[in-house]
Amino acid sequence: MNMHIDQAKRILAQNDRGGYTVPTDRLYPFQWNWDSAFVAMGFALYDTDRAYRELERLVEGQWADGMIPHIVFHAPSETYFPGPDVWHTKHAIPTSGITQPPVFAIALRKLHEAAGKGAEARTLPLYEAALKWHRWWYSARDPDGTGLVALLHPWESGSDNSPAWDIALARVPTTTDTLVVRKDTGHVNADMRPRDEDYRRFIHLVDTYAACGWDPAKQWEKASFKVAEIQTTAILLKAGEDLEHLASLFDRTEEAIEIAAFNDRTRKALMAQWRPELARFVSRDLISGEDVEAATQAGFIPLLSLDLDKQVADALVSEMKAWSKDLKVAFPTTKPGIASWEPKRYWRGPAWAIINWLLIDGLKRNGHTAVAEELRKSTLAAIETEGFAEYFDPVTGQGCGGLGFSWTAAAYLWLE
Ligand code: 9YW
Repeated sequence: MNMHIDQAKRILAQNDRGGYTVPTDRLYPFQWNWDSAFVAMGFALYDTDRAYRELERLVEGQWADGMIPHIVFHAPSETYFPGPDVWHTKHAIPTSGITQPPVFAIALRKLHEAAGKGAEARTLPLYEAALKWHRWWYSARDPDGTGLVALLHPWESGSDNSPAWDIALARVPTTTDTLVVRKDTGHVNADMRPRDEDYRRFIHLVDTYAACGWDPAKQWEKASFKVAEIQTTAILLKAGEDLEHLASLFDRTEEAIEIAAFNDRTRKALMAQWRPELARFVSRDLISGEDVEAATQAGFIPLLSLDLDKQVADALVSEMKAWSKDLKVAFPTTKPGIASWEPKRYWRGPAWAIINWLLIDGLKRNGHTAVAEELRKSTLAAIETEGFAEYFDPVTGQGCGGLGFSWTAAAYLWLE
């Protein structure tokens, strides 16, 4: 018996706060959106009831316009900044005002399949919540119908301080109406976290959108950060495929057609972001109109939802191999050796188990099973050596950030 499986389950149990799972104690004491989707897939392997609960509790935070917020503040806590008072949102249960990558429907399909006969009654309300959210993505975050969805805040990417935002975020003022009192650096070494200046810009954006009353059209107009983003769009497309599958299963024919149309448009738009000279996909900065050329993991995530020509897939994979060469733990979130590469600082270099999970699925989809297998084994080995850390220094393999981390535990269970 693999004792790490027991440990992973124990972490999920310890981080349970009553049907929802906090990412880790103290540093992240609420329910986070994409963390919960990954966690639900972990639970789906051994406790489908608990897996459904995770998604049901997240949906308690869904807004009337369909947005599912990035944080649901189910119960008060003093150990995190910015808490509910900074967001000024109006939902019955306090929430943040921005969203996060839509892994939800990917998890829902897996859960539905794991639950077997009789699952439909429990899946349907969640399917409807997911459909409302996907419609929100396309109306609020792609009002011009391009097929790519835009982020108005780096936190929405889930890759907060990625070098992908350096140019776009530099335009955001560092002035805030809110007192910035960081709590994260009291839990984790400051060298592993975003910088103070990043936080001031993050909060400037929160202030701006709160002043818009969180109205999507007003926010779109006022945003000083607006990036049509490929990692999020690729996840939305994969989730859209799974949603379309569920719609057909439930004989929701018109909805299946509607979702298929979203997916078709997005598939074409995402493909158009391929840049052969970089051997990567790129996001687009909607304020400057320029490609985001920063070398980050996001450039490879479209593997997850596109069936690529062999030539394109091979080029992506050889670029991935070049980045991973000489590393103890792949896959780095920034290309090693470039000026913005910082192997311990959060999304500026470290390897994350959930990113590897997405890449592994994408590599398999595109026929690169041996590379997928290598990444799967090395992800498991990193966790077995260092524990269920938030992320890993790819050079030394050291586990960094928060410990006893829920999505690392879920990834272990899923990849094992
Ligand atoms: C923050 C919880 C979240 C993740 C994000 C990660 C971090 C929150 O933690 O953001 O305050 O910095 O960047 O992807 O969902 O694990």
